[in-house]
Amino acid sequence: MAKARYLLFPWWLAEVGTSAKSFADNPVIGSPALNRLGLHVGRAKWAATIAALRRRRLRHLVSAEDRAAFARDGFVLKRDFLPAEQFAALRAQALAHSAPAREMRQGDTVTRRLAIDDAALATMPALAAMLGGAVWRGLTRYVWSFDADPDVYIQSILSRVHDDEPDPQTALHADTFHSTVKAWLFLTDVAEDEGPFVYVPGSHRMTARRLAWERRRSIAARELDILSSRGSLRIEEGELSRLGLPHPRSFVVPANTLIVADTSGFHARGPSVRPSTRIEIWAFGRRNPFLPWTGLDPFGVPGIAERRVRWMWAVRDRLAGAGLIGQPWRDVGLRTPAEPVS
Ligand SMILES: O=C(O)CCC(=O)C(=O)O
Ligand SMILES: [Fe+2]
Repeated sequence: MAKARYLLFPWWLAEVGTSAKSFADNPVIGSPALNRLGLHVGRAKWAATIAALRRRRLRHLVSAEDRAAFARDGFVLKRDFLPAEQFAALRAQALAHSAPAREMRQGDTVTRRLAIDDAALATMPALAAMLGGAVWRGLTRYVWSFDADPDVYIQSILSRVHDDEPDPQTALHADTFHSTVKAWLFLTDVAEDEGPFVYVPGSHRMTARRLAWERRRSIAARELDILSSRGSLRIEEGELSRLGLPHPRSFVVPANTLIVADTSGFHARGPSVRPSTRIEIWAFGRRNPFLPWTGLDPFGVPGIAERRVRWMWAVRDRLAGAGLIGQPWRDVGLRTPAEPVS
């Protein structure tokens, strides 16, 4: 067994040059000795430097105002994103859409995702138009720092559907040590006490204080809670001021609000005090943060791009079937976004 582990050493080492983030699963990335020497903070610093260079090359994709908002806050928010008629059409098409769905349960909350492929887009022309629009394309690319299309889903957050522990996403955390994009176009109004998205403005910057915090966490990472030890570091609200950061901001917003955020900044989902359903067009992009180029996305070529989410689901199912990985995303067959969990 010990020998088998050593055979994996080249793999672990190679992962240092990728987006791999789990301190618990990779003994190089998780090594307290190496992290004391600066391995983790070095990765975070390098990733931030290269992301800034990539982003500079994508600056023409967004307005000066949006660039300033992103630099200051780590997110860009647009109320009344689509013209009212176009939004009404998009919402009606998306809410009526029935498609193969996956559900993941975390504590008392279920996240449902319907993949968007070409066939789905053909039945939802208003969604296709939105995804092809310059603002959506520009913002997701710029915030991500890659000239590539993120994965897009119709996502539903079904809060408090189980009698269980609170949703672990309600703890403030950074998803990764490097820039990564998530986008929400809310199809439903989001109330204060029904699980709004929460973000700490300015927390996307790898300041000296943030890096010092990352360093301390990386040294202790294996002893932290499970999600932190897997590389999504949790932070207590009381620690924010020591990092020079303000209070988190809750996005209590009407439907038709777009938020595009760099989720290497601290964020969470606010608690929901009652069963509620938040529905959104949701996008997610993650690539190797050390790539010097912005394009050349091997999964972005026509023929692969539209199918990649379904393929990824299938590959994960296979790997999980072989006992190699966990697969929290359950195949639940056909679902519409708003129907209850069954
Ligand atoms: O859905 C939300 O409000 C945020 C959840 C979260 O932490 C994430 O998507 O990374
Ligand atoms: Fe997150």
